[in-house]
Amino acid sequence: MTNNSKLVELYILMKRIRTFEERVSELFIKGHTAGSMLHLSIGEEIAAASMGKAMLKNDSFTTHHRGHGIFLARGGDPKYMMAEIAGKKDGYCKGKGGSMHIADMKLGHLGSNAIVGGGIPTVIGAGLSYKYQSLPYISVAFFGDGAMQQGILYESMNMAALWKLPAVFCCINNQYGMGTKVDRAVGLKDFSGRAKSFGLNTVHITTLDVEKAYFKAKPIIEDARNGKPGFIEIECYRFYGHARMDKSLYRQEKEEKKGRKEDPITFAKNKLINNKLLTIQQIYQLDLVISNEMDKAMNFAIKSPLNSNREIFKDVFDNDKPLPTSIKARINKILNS
Ligand SMILES: Cc1ncc(C[n+]2csc(CCOP(=O)(O)OP(=O)(O)O)c2C)c(N)n1
Repeated sequence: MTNNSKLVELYILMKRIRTFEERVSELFIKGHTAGSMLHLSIGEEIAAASMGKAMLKNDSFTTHHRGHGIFLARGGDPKYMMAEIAGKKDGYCKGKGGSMHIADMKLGHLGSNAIVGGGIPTVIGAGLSYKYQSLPYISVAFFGDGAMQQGILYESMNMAALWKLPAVFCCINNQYGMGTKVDRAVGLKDFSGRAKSFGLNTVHITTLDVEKAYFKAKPIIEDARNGKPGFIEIECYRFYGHARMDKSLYRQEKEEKKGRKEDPITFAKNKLINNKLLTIQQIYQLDLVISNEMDKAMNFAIKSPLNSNREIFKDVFDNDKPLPTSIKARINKILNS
């Protein structure tokens, strides 16, 4: 595949991720999402798209709580993803995981984890199993800059380097951990330097150009496949609040305006036009197809049935044990004894 067609592919993927999350946001406003927390990656699509395309079939990954884009980039079906976020029966985990806990082993998604840094060590297990079985796959842990302060990352990087595992640690540095700017959370921002000191191959991606990001990430991924684990930091900007209801009052309007101007999708669109790869009309047509795809996914999620009361407990508790009784039944039992 030529570089030119790669940019078209990457643009389409970023646009699909953005549109998917815009519809998820709509789903939330309409009261169709399960639970109150929803973390969008609008503005950060360059990370999911470049990494998602640079990984190969059968490679696996874990994500943090902001992982919709990564799952979509790895082949997640927007219909079943949206149904999961809505807590419906047709969701990837029958609606029992929701936005923050989607997983699908068939697509190599080893789980999303809401504990900051919690998904990182899983890739050590996956990497070890690939090495042990001589399988040509890698496993990637996706996490935010907040996880750079978690000890488990350093234990995992050390083991990956020591055992020469096919593992990659990908830090999506969106500049914030909830309301705390990264400058106020770390003494030294040289994340790659930290990883290098453990013996990892590193790259620090600061561009808005998704194509460049892809070509910088690819060799790190392929080196990992050959037993040299890697660390990739991708800088971007979280356009909106930490979660859907966060109005990010801790940020200056001026900063947000500047951050939102640095949009990887707008950058890719301009590059496509300037390099005469696509016309404005062709991009408009592509965007329309994507918009229709995500409308269908949203309607699918809304129409998907809820689980029955009995189904809700399945796969959550040990299936061989009796189901827990309701709190009301337990209180009545005490009162009547
Ligand atoms: C161990 C742990 N500490 C604190 C929290 C609360 N918490 C949830 S998200 C978050 C910020 C994480 O920031 P980052 O890792 O940069 O990811 P981002 O939300 O920016 O994508 C925090 C502190 C948590 N879930 N787990």
